[in-house]
Amino acid sequence: MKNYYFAASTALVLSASTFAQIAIDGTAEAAYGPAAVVQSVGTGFGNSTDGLKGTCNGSELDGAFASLDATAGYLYLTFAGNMQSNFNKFELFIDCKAGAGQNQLRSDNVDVDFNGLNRMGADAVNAQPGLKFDAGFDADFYFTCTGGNDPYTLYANFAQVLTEGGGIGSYIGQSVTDPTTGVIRIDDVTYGMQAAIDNSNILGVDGDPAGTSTGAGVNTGIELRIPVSVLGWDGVSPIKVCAFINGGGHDYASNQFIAPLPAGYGNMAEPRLIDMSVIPGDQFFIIGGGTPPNPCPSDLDGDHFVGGSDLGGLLGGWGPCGPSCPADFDGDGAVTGSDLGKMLGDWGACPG
Ligand SMILES: [Ca+2]
Ligand SMILES: [Ca+2]
Ligand SMILES: [Ca+2]
Ligand SMILES: [Ca+2]
Repeated sequence: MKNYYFAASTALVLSASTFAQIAIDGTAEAAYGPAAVVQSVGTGFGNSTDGLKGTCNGSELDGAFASLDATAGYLYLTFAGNMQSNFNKFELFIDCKAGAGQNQLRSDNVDVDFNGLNRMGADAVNAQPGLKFDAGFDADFYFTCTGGNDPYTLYANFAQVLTEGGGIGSYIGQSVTDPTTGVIRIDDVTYGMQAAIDNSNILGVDGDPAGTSTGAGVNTGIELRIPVSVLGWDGVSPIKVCAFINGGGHDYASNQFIAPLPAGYGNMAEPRLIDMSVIPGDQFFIIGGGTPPNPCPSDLDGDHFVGGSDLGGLLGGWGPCGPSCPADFDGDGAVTGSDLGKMLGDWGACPG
């Protein structure tokens, strides 16, 4: 795929070696940078206290870390917290295509995880309208995982969420626990997805939704690697993320949402009746803090054309440079031949 680079002000400018430091092991490494969002509501699904890597006695979403490696084509996400080993569901929706997807879940999507996605969609029989996201969030992709048994085993599914319903989806397998490291991970060879869980957190929010605990400081939980080709990212739309913990039948939502519900909110219960658009604040976050990817980073002077004046700007900044260095496209802290090669590769009119 084409390479995309990001404004130097975002945390997404990471060199290739930085991504090599991300392993799908259930821990958000330093390479992610700080949490993109932190939980602010105590869990209504039980505070986890047992500290075990696998089995776990509570569910909470303490925060989220995100990193997009547009060059290699992977989105990395870590949702800090715990998922109780009672087959509670982790629900993840991603909006990565402007002008497409579902703002309110339909009930004719592909059947994955015992039709769990459609369990949250419109239900004419019971006159329940279907889970509705915030304005500006139209889901294009769904991922869900669940776990239980002893030793703990994680199971995962994904699905397209298309404007017109239907789509493709698949079960991507169950986890294997590495006998040496204890890492619990699904390695999906068909789609290139990976999902790991580390349930050892005993900090983060407590079990009082009306209290003042926060998810700050937790970096273990559910970690995912999703190829952007599977995600269906169009390469330019901002990537928006909404996640929450649901009951074992995808039928009873907790109060652990990312981005968080307002202070004091208890469990949301019936998913088909949730309307995030009337809940204060956005129950989603934008990767990169809302800065859309720059489709033409080599256009240093902003005239929508990569030409001589941009080359002059690059050569004028040749050599080691600080954090604000627009011509350091590969983020290695210096303007060098590889950045020049990138500019020459982009020579001419900008895309779009
Ligand atoms: Ca990791
Ligand atoms: Ca969309
Ligand atoms: Ca906790
Ligand atoms: Ca809202």
